[in-house]
Amino acid sequence: MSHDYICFLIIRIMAHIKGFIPYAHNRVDNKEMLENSLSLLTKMNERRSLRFFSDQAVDFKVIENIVMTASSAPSGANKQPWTFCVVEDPTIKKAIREAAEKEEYEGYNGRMSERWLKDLEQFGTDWHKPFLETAPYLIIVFKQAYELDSNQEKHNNYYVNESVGIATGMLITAIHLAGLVTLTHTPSPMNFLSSILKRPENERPFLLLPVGYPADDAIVPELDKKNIKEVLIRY
Ligand code: IYR
Repeated sequence: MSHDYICFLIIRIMAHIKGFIPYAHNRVDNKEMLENSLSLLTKMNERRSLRFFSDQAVDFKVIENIVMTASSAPSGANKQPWTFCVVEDPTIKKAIREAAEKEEYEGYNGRMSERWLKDLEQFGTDWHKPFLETAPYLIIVFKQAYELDSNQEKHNNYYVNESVGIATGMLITAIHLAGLVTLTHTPSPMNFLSSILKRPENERPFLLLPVGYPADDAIVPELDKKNIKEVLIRY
C-alpha cells in the first residue's frame, strides 16, 4: 500500500469519525474559467471608493446578505473573530460623525505628517465627513481579539487581522456586486466607536464603511492602478 493511499484511507476514516462531508466540485472547463475570471475582473475594476452618498434607502435584507457573505470568510481555526455593527439610527450616525470629525480635525491639523497630507492631496479629503450621516447605513467592523469561555477565561483568537481583513474584503466585494458603493474609512484613533456602540472589552474597531447609493453629483479622483508586471511575479 502506498503512502498516499494510506493517507487517503486515514482521511476517509477521519471523515467518518469527525463529521466531514464530501466536497468535490464539478470541474469548470478552461474556456468557461477564463470567461468567469475575466468577467469578475472587469466588474471589480469598476469598483471605486465613494465619498459622496445619496440618502436613498436600501433594503435591510440586502445588508444582511452582504454581511453574511463577509461572514462566510475563512478565519484562523474558524473562530470567525468579527462583529458587523450596522447603524441606521440617525442619532447614532450623528454621534459617530461628530466624534469622527473631532479626531479627523486633529489628524489634518497636526497629527498627520506633511508627507501623508501630500499623499492625500489627490483625493481632496479633509476633516469633514458628511457621508457618516448621509449614507443609509454605516457598517462598523469589529475584530474580536479574544473570546471568553464559560469560566470567563480569556483565549486569544488566531490571525485576527488577517481573518477580519479577508472578511472585510469580501464585504467590499459583496457591496459592489450588489450595486452599492462604500468607502473604507478609518478615523484615527477610532476607540470612540467602541463606546458609542457599547461594544464588549474583547472587541476592537477595525474599519468603518458607509454603504448606500452614490449621490447624483458624486465624483471620484482619476487614479492609476498598478499593472500586472508590477504586482504579479511569476516563478
Ligand atoms: N482618515 C482620514 C485620512 C485618510 C487617510 C488615508 I491612508 C486615506 O486613504 C484617505 C484618508 C480621512 O478619512 O480623511
